Amino acid sequence: MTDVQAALDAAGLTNPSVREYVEHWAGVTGAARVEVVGAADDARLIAESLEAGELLPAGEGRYYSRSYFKDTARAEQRTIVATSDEGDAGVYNNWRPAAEMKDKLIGLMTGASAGKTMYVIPYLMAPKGSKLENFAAGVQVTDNRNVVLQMIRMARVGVEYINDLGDSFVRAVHVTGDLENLGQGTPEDKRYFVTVADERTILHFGSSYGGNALLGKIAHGLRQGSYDGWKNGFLVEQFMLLGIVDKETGKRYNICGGFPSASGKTNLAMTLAPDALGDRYHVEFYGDDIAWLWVGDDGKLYGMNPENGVFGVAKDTNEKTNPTAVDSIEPGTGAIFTNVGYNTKTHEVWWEGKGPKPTDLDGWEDWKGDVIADRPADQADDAWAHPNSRFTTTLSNVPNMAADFEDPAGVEIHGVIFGGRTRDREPLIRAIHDVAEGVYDGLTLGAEATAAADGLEGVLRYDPMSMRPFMSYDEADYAAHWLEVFSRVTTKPIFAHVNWFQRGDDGRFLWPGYRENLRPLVWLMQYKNGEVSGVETPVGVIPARDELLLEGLGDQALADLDTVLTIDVDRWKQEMGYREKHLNQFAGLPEEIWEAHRRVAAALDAE
Ligand code: OXD
Ligand code: MN
Repeated sequence: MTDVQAALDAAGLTNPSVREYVEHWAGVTGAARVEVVGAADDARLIAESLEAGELLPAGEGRYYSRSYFKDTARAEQRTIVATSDEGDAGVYNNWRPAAEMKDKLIGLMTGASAGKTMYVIPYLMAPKGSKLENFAAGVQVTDNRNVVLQMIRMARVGVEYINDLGDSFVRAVHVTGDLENLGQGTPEDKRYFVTVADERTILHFGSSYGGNALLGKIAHGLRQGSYDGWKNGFLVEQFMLLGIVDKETGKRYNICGGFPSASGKTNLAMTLAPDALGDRYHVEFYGDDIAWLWVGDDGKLYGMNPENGVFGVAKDTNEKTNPTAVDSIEPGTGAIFTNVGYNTKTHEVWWEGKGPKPTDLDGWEDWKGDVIADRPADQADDAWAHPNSRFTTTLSNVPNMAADFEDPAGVEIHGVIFGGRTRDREPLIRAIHDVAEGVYDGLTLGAEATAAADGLEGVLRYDPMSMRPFMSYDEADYAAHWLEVFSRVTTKPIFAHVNWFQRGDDGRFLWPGYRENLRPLVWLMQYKNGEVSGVETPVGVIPARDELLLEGLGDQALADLDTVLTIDVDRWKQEMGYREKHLNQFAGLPEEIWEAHRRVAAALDAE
């Protein structure tokens, strides 16, 4: 081991608590050397990774990488929230005692980085100067160079973010482990992804990919953040955040919201106005995955995206679904593609849903590195990209990034939306006035089970506030915390539920989605302002057909519009039974939530 203190001195890392932490983990992991990194090291680290073959070139200023093939997605069963208070155990957080998990992880990490460099990544999950800065700072140590490159894109990275923060930083320890011998998905699985929330310490062992390895994003930005928010009066959610600018009036509206996986959150976050509305409205991007929300001294709700980049799902990203994302990963952006198809000769990348599949197979390899042209006949149609393949790009590459994105004051939030994926029952949009009913709606958010064969058709897999995999404490406390935060908001945002996924009897989608989704959101803001009055239903207020801006909407969508603006009362009544069962899992749920449930049920019964 080289002299850790000398490496920290050379990097100007002066915070004594950080120095002590780094020294401690360098000792435990047995790393051969320590290197402190900042955003300015990116070009050098890229060059080193290319040289080492860990990255491959993907056109000018773009890069390609592969993870180990068994290390590709979230590992929910291996993800644990640990504290010293058993009362923190919830239905979804996989709670374990802190002492037990720390012992286990120290055991697994001891000596596990022998011979490797331990990179020290000081980071901030907020614009500098944010009032939540003390909760947003962290220092990740990792033995994986690719993780450093991903973190530089996804967070603000450098010693300047933590030198003055004393002990207010999250200790985020990542050790890759011997990926080929970890028994992923077997009873001998050795991976553990643990957030010791009451000690603000994250210990992840056994991955080099995604949220399991980039600890700023999910382990800190969501799990640790929401625990800190609970204890300190703010909210941390897996929410997108966008701004709508009305060019005619100059008014700006900011909407955040949660969507279960595969419900189009990133596409909505990065959307543009439909052509026909482009003269009047401009849409700005703030964030596609995480929002931190707090109550300002003026009684308004404020929000910010704590991230500095987009870690987007590549599959189905194209000019139609997400033109903004396509622009954000152009040559010269420094984007990194992981686990998509790759051409070793032309350095092109390809994924399912990118565009036409290349017909000339020369040079193409799939995400595992297998040569496509050599595939046996029975594998000829296998996907080229893994379904969770990703692109990583910094926010500065996003063309419609909001100008005030870096403002430490955050932006006022005017609307909070929840968007499920439901083939019937849920209208295009329904506005919800009442806070308890809004929180109730978030708690009963879900996406349809895909397994129709299990007799589950029409049954949701509930995903409260889209936080199910990231819950860090008990769900009843989570609901109470939302109500408490909102009790302090005097200028309230409006809640709404949206659904882009209604289908006709022939299975086709009844709403075109994508850029057209701006129409119901504009209606929501007009409704909030009292400019339109909507139609009352037992489950909220839906737009009257002529209140929606319909100019330029296609004929088919116009023909289907009445269907997406109706409430199927019988299906709703059936849903209320499922909801009751779902909510009954959460012992001690606040009475206001049950009252909201009963109010909606009674209104449906009265229909
Ligand atoms: C996720 C992610 O797992 O955003 O939700 O990476
Ligand atoms: Mn996410």
